[in-house]
Amino acid sequence: MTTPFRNSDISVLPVMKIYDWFDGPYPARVRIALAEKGLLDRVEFISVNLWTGEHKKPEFLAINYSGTLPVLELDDGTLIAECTAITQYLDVLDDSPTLTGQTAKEKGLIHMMTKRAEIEFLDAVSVYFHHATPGLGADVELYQNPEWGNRMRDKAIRGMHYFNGVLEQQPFVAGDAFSMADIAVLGGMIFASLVKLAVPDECAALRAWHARMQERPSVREWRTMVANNTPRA
Ligand SMILES: N[C@@H](CCC(=O)N[C@@H](CS)C(=O)NCC(=O)O)C(=O)O
Repeated sequence: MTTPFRNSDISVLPVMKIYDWFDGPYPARVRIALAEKGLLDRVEFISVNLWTGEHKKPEFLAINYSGTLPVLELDDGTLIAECTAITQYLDVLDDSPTLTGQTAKEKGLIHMMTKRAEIEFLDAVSVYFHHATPGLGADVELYQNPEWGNRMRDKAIRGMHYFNGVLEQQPFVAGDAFSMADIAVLGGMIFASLVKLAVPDECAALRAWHARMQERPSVREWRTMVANNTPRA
């Protein structure tokens, strides 16, 4: 069993390992969450090269059955995959959740909007990338279905319109405060930008939110990490 850590002893938290790839959109979600929680110094990043298909090799499949990044490894060897699950774990380490909600209502709304960000936007961009573009290259993309990929591109654009409508009504994706749901939509924006999927001009609220997000210290820190390909600037 891993010892639970409290606010006061966060500095003695054992170093956690994160298997990821420095500029991956899903890894970005966990890196931004780590920056939000002030935990970047407590993490050792282990690079798994997506472009050479390291994530599909038996060694990595033994770490994460689904062959995707990121994965968190605790000091007792426990492996936690899925960005949402990792973020939830990190958020309660200090007994002061800031990303996943405090009340039942906040937790429910944040969970819902995070799931929607994945289903309606981020995962759709990902399917577009893997199926309707060269993706990670012929050696990694062993099965492609361009028609499905293009459908998912259209779904992602629809998702942008959905989140635009949400952000016309409220400042953040799940309500009045920044949360894991904003990070999930940011993941979608990061992936969309990588595959050159433009946000429609009429999505003014989504664009304005995105511009605001660029000013957040955690997002700036993530950008610096990507630019340097190093855990810390
Ligand atoms: N549902 C997973 C998805 C993770 C995911 O798709 N990660 C990307 C990294 S950007 C990946 O590993 N893609 C490689 C592939 O699908 O071949 C999560 O939320 O962590």
